[in-house]
Amino acid sequence: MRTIIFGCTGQDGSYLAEHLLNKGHEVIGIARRTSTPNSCRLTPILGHPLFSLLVGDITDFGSILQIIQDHQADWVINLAAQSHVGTSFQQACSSMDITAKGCVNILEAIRLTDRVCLINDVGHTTKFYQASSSEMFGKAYDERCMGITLPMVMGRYQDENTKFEPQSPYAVAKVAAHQFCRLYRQAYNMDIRCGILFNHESERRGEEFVTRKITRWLGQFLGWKNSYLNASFVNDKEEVYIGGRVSRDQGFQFPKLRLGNLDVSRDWGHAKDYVKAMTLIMEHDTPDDWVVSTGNTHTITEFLAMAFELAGLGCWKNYVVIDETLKRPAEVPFLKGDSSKIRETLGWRPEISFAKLVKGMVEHDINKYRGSEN
Ligand code: NAP
Ligand code: G4F
Repeated sequence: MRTIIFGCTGQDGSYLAEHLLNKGHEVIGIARRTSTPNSCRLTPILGHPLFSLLVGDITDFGSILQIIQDHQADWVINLAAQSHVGTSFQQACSSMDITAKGCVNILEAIRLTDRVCLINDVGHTTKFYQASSSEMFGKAYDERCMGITLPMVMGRYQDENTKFEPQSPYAVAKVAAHQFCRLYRQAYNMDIRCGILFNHESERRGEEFVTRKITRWLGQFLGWKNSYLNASFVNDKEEVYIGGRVSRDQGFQFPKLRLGNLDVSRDWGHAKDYVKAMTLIMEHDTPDDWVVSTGNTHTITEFLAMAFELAGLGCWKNYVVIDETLKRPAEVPFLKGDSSKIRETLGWRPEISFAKLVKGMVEHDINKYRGSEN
C-alpha cells in the first residue's frame, strides 16, 4: 500500500504517517518549502525505510499533478490547510487558496491521472481523503431529547445530517472543499471519503490553538518561576513579577496568559484517536462522509481549570487576562458531535479521555520548559 499525505508536517499528518508506517504502508509525505525546517514533528520517522518526504505546495497545480502522476498512490490524504480559524479572518484570500482551491487541485490531479490510466487500460483507482471540519456546522445544530428523566434535558449536537452555517473564512473554505468532494464523488464516481472531525489536540498541537496556548504558557511560566527559588512573587494586573529588592523594571516579570472569548464549548478529543478513525474511513468498502467526535463538550474555562490545577497553580483567574483583540469577528459558540455512525458501522471509539488529554499536554509542556527562563 502506498499513501501520499499532504499536510504531513502538521499535527495529524505526523501521527497518521506513524500509524500507517506501523501498518506497513509506504508513506510519501508532502511538505511545502519553508526557509527554516518544518519537519520537527516528523523526527520519529525521518529515516524510516518506508517513509520519504517530498516538496510540494497544494496551491501549485503543476507540482501536485506531477506528484500524483509519478507515484500512483493507493491512498491520497489531504490534511493540508491554513487551519487556524482566527488567522483566516486576516488572510481570507490565502485561506481560500490553500484550504478550498488546494483541495480542488488535488481532486483534479487525481481525476486526470486516473482517467489516463483508464484510457490506457491499466485501471488505477485512487482513494482520496479530505479533512473536513466541524467548523463547517458553525452555529447550526440539531436537538434531541437526551433522556426521560425530569426535567427533560434537550441535548444539542451535530452529525452527518446537520446543515452547514460556516462562521469564518476558514469554515467557508472547508465547506467549499467538502462540496467539491461530494460533487466529484457523484459526477465522476471517484472514491472520495470525508472525515468531519471535531477538535482534536495533543502535545503536537500548533502553539496558537487555545489548548496548546494554555499548556505552553503553563510550561513557560513554571520554568520561569522555578528558576527564581526563594523569590516572592507579586501578582499584578497584566503580569507576575518578582517582589522584594528586584524591581519590576528590571525585566523580572512574566506576562499573564492573554485569551479571547472563553464563552465557547468544544468537543475535544486526542489526535492519536482521530488518525485511527481516518484509517478506518479509508479501509471501509464504500466512500462516504463520517463525523468523528467524542460526544462530550467542555468550555474553555473547564480546560483552564483542569490545566491550572494539574500545574499546581490553583485558580486560573489569577493568571488570565482577557484581550478583546483576540476575539473573532464571528464565533462558533458550541460544538458537540454525534459520531454514532462511525461507532456503529466501523467500530471506532475514542480511547483517550478529556482528563488524560489535558494531563498529557500539561505534563509535556512542563517538562519541555523545565529549567528554562523563557
Ligand atoms: P496543522 O497542524 O495546522 O497542519 C496543517 C498542515 O498543512 C501542515 O503540514 C502545513 O504545513 C500544511 N500546509 C499548509 N499550507 C500548505 C500548502 N500551501 N501546501 C502544502 N501544505 C500546506 O493542522 P492539523 O491540526 O494537523 O489538521 C489537519 C487537517 O485537519 C487540516 O486540514 C485541518 O483544517 C483539519 N481539521 C483539524 C481539526 C483539529 O482539531 N486539529 C479538526 C477538523 C479538521 P506547515 O507545517 O509547513 O505549516
Ligand atoms: O483552538 P482554536 O483556535 O480552535 P477552533 O477555532 O475551534 O478550530 C480548530 O478546530 C476546528 C474543528 O472544529 C478545526 F477545523 C480547525 O482547523 C482548528 O483545528 O479555538 C477554540 C476556541 C475558539 O472559540 C476561540 O475563539 O477558543 C477560543 N479562544 C479564546 N481565546 C481562542 C483564544 N482561540 C485561540 N486560538 N487563541 C486564543 O487566545
